[in-house]
Amino acid sequence: MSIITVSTTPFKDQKPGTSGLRKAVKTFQQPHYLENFVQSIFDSLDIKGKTLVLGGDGRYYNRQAIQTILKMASANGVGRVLVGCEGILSTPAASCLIRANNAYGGIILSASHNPGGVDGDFGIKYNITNGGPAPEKITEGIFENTLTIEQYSILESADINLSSQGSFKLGDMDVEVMDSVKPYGELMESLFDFEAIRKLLTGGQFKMCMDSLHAVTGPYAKAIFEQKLGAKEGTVINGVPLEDFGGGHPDPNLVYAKGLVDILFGDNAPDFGAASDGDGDRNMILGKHFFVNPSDSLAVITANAHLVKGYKEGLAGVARSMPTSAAVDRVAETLGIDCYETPTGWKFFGNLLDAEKATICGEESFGTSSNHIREKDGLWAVLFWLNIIAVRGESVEDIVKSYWKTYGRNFYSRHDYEEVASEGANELVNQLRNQFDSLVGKTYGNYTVKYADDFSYTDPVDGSIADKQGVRIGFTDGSRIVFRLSGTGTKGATVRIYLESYEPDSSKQDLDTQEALKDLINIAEEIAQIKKYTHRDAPTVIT
Ligand code: VG1
Ligand code: CO
Repeated sequence: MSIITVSTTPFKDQKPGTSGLRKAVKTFQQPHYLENFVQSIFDSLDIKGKTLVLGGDGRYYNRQAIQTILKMASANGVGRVLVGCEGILSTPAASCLIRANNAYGGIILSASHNPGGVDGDFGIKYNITNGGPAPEKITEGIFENTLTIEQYSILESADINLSSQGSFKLGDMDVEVMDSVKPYGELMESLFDFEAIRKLLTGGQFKMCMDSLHAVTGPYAKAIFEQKLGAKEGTVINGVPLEDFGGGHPDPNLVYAKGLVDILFGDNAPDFGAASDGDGDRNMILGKHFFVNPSDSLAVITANAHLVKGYKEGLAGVARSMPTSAAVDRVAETLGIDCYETPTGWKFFGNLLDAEKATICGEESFGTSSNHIREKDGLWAVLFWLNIIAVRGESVEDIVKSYWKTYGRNFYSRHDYEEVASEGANELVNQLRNQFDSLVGKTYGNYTVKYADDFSYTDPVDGSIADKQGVRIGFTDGSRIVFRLSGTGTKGATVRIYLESYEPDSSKQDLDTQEALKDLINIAEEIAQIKKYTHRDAPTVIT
């Protein structure tokens, strides 16, 4: 075994997006592409002798990438690497392992909700000591290194066998192949009342269905729901992780998790349904014939946190990403706690959680979690809901409706135009920016524009600034339209349009969401000329 130094030249396209570097598998398979990025991570950190966690969502190219990264870590002087069995770790489990083992950081291989397989996507991101995604000052340093890289180091050796737990040496570096499910399951048991949930799931009345969409949560969900909590076998569907996720988008929303939606909206529907994404950090919650909007889910979790073991002492505060509806803001106000509004992406919650300013965080994109780790956590949200149901003894629909009755309902929808031409998408946003001054005061039917701006965020802990985080058009009655370009897509651009209005009157809360938002949808078209710039008649995904 010897360390070799390989000459290389920079790729110019290795700028991390909302959640790490995401590209087509074919891009990652170019000679030196993965290696350049990994060396750029190592060069921007002091990792000599340190412990790192390594794992991925099991998608195509995961195995090869893990072996390459292990050999590079050894060549770069890393002391020890904790790697999940078969190289698989869900994103929340990776965050859990970093924290539980006081690791210096971790490398997570995932393109999350993007499709996998030879023609799908791959991704890589670096997480810091707190277990969370690296903040922008670190990802920018990594990106700068990718622009000037001239060489990387790698150990010449055979691959390590990752199929069972054990300790190995790779050059001077220790490799520990870990049980990737157990520590995470124990963390969940410390937060939730497993006894109460077991009673609910084994009582014979309540039925649930968990769709892992052929992605990483399958083994975790089976261990927790079927083995630990006694749900009957078959509760977890699509529970074997596949390299191509069975050809689907492992994205838990109404379009890409249609199989589960059909079950929950069909005859003999179970009482509770849930799905998670490729890397296990997202969740969708469904009741019998009922969809829980993720922004509402965050608010319901916050409003009911006192019923749940791990949170009954109260919450320090809550945080939501800017495009997430303001539903949770009202709950926070009632609880008398602070509510922070951050840019899109989990990395912005890290400082708030570390500084104990927030306990629970969430995004409209089916992401919720708390200070137990520093990533969003799909199964955590599912267990939170089950715990609430077990305590309250009510259906999902009743829990959400009683929440609306108390706090009012934020009608909320996101319209995604996926894989449109980048040029048109950029023009769409830029022409909105040019309209900011002229929009203020303009009236559209019952709506008058109060403000039009670009969202900018100053981190209350370290003062760092993130600007141009989404175009906001706010109306005098509190309604909003937000426009953003996705930072996770790999083909062309994805335009996201977020629509929100508030209805305090419980007799008007049963309207269909798209119906309730139809005026705002028309105003968005009038102001932004979406059809013209995207060349599309309708969104690809409506949530
Ligand atoms: C999307 C979501 C964002 C989420 C990010 C990563 O980003 O909107 O809320 O944090 O994905 O989620 P974008 O830039 O495409 O809107 V995941 O599950 O990839 O880790
Ligand atoms: Co994800």
